[in-house]
Amino acid sequence: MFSCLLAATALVAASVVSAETQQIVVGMNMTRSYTPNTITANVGDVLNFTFVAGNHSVSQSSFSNPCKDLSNGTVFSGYMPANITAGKTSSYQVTINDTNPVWIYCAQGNHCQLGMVLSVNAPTSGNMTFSAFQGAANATGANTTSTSSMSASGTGGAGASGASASAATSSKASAADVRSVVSAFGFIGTVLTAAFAVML
Ligand SMILES: *[C@@H]1O[C@H](CO)[C@@H](O)[C@H](O)[C@H]1NC(C)=O
Ligand SMILES: *[C@@H]1O[C@H](CO)[C@@H](O)[C@H](O)[C@H]1NC(C)=O
Ligand SMILES: *[C@@H]1O[C@H](CO)[C@@H](O)[C@H](O)[C@H]1NC(C)=O
Ligand SMILES: *[C@@H]1O[C@H](CO)[C@@H](O)[C@H](O)[C@H]1NC(C)=O
Ligand SMILES: *[C@@H]1O[C@H](CO)[C@@H](O)[C@H](O)[C@H]1NC(C)=O
Ligand SMILES: *[C@@H]1O[C@H](CO)[C@@H](O)[C@H](O)[C@H]1NC(C)=O
Ligand SMILES: *[C@@H]1O[C@H](CO)[C@@H](O)[C@H](O)[C@H]1NC(C)=O
Ligand SMILES: *[C@@H]1O[C@H](CO)[C@@H](O)[C@H](O)[C@H]1NC(C)=O
Ligand SMILES: *[C@@H]1O[C@H](CO)[C@@H](O)[C@H](O)[C@H]1NC(C)=O
Ligand SMILES: [Cu+2]
Repeated sequence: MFSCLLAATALVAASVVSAETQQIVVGMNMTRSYTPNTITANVGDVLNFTFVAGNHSVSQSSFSNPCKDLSNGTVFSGYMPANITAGKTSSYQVTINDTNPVWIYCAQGNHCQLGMVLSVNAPTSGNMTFSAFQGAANATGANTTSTSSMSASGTGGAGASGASASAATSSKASAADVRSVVSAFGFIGTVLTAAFAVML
């Protein structure tokens, strides 16, 4: 009887979701984007942002004031110039401490106003979705968005064609997703792919 209880307890414990590391690519294909940009995370999960191109940041805002630093926030990567073709990448980790939504934006130039935002655990319906957040971010740039302002400094030059698809992308990056994404960068991408393969 007692050992049955123990076994049952062990089963329950084993079914508790364990923390994982989720991979996010910043600046894929020299676009102003986080891939993926809608994250579902458990408490304890670590978000590993890998900067591959451009000069972006991972910064935190509130929902209602997108593109502005949350005064009491603890998330800021600093600006991370990167060029994966030249072998220059860096990464930044964010630990998820609770189930509340986390609102992320890029503080570089007008990237946030161009939709370079990400949400963690945003509701999927109602008025605080990822899409509502991105729409609000876009709206803060309503008067400044123009073709010329899109080439603001630090965006990574050639290839930053503005073709960035910033619509919501899948909510959980599998290791395979990130591998295929990163491998689009060729040889150095392959090295990075190998690194992902080792750690995942
Ligand atoms: C990057 O390029 C690959 C290959 O062309 C494409 O499949 C992918 O959707 C692109 N991603 C972004 C964020 O532009
Ligand atoms: C984050 O990604 C980088 C590759 O850009 C890798 O070297 C590093 O080990 C990863 N860190 C974690 C905690 O997954
Ligand atoms: C930080 O500020 C936000 C918005 O002003 C507030 O909702 C939140 O509770 C604050 N968090 C902490 C840890 O003080
Ligand atoms: C979680 O807490 C750690 C340690 O205080 C902090 O560095 C990190 O930024 C927090 N994560 C979020 C999403 O606020
Ligand atoms: C990235 O590095 C490659 C190889 O060194 C170089 O040809 C390319 O111009 C660089 N890209 C940018 C945007 O600086
Ligand atoms: C969202 O809707 C609720 C009512 O359902 C309202 O109280 C709240 O102010 C709205 N928030 C925003 C950011 O529009
Ligand atoms: C925000 O702007 C970007 C870039 O123009 C666009 O791709 C995205 O669909 C917009 N998002 C919303 C919710 O309007
Ligand atoms: C955009 O310009 C209009 C007219 O000048 C002004 O009323 C509005 O407040 C501006 N919006 C932003 C977000 O700056
Ligand atoms: C990256 O962007 C920051 C903020 O705009 C800027 O201060 C820094 O000089 C940039 N770095 C490079 C290498 O362009
Ligand atoms: Cu950016």
